[in-house]
Amino acid sequence: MEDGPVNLREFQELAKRNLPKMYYDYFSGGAEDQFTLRENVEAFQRIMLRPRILVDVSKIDMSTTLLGYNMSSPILVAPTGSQQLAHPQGELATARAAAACNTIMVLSFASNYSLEDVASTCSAVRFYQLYVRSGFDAFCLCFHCFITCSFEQFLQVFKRRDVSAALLQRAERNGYKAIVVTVDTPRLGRREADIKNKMIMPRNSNLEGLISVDVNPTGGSKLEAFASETLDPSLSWKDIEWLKSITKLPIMVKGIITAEDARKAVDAGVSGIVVSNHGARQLDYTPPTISVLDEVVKAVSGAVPVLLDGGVRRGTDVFKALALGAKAVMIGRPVVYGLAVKGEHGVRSVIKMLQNELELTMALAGCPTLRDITRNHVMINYERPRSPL
Ligand code: HOC
Repeated sequence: MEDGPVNLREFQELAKRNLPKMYYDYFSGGAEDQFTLRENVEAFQRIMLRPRILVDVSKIDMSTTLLGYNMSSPILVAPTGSQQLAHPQGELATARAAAACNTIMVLSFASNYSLEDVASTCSAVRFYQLYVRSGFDAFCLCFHCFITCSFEQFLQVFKRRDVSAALLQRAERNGYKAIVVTVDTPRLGRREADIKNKMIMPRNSNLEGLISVDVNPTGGSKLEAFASETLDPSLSWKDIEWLKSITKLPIMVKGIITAEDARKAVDAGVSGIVVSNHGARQLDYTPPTISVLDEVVKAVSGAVPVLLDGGVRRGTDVFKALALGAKAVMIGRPVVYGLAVKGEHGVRSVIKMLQNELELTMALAGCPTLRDITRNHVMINYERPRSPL
């Protein structure tokens, strides 16, 4: 893509041109005033770098591991739903690109292609994102669980959240290596563009036959209607215990932005934390994720890896997150924009572009390995001088 976009912002501009307005608004939009949406990106721009000179940077090693899985760099693919709206190959293309870039893809609960389809398309290490589902559809529950679970599990599942348990089992059977439970969505945030556009609810192959929800209410966002039928607002810390009891996969929680919750997550026995405000799509006026990373990392004191998503658009952003203690970052919207611009090739370009930028940043900052990046490589209280004019 020689004459193509040279940075992630240009990918976004091209994606905006390529996509129908309803879809672009859905992917790019945030909640209410979209204050946090802007801050997620801009907060990175208030952190300055403190490079070291005369360090041998003739070789840069960005490789790392997460939960024991190797990655070529600390950049993962975040779960983003409905990727077929960006490209017909949707999550299949993204999974292939993740494999080509030797990184981990977190498949969204709201994917258009099923977790089986994605598993069979590539060799990437995959995690599965889970929203815990409320209630049950008796017929689907009985049929599905009867053929896939032990009797004991069946009873437990019957009493609890049938669909979630069934999805966990499918994730295990299809080689997903971890579960990323999104915990910031007891209800869907208010996305005003989706309401105006009467956002559609695209096909969700994972839920076919498991959930029957009327997704065609009159007016408003159909996604919102679907979410209110699907999400469980009673989800609590006890349910993390329940999830741990029904799967052998490590469980990470995504959506923590305070030290208090980070400590609870560690006490609940999670295997990792993602500092996330859901790409600013849930509660507006939450702080930008990079501004709370420090407090979460300190609260966790190295007990589990801490990841970050939200607003990562540059290799320097990745560097800043690592300097403040993140093990890795996840990118969501940039991947979707890459998909909208050029399918699998576009996603590869986006990931490679960010990897190349990180590599250059490490070289210019005097950090040949990720271990060399420290808190002293950033200055967080920098104030931009006021213009004398
Ligand atoms: C169960 C429906 O995370 C978004 C996605 C999808 C949320 C839908 C949940 O749009 O932010």
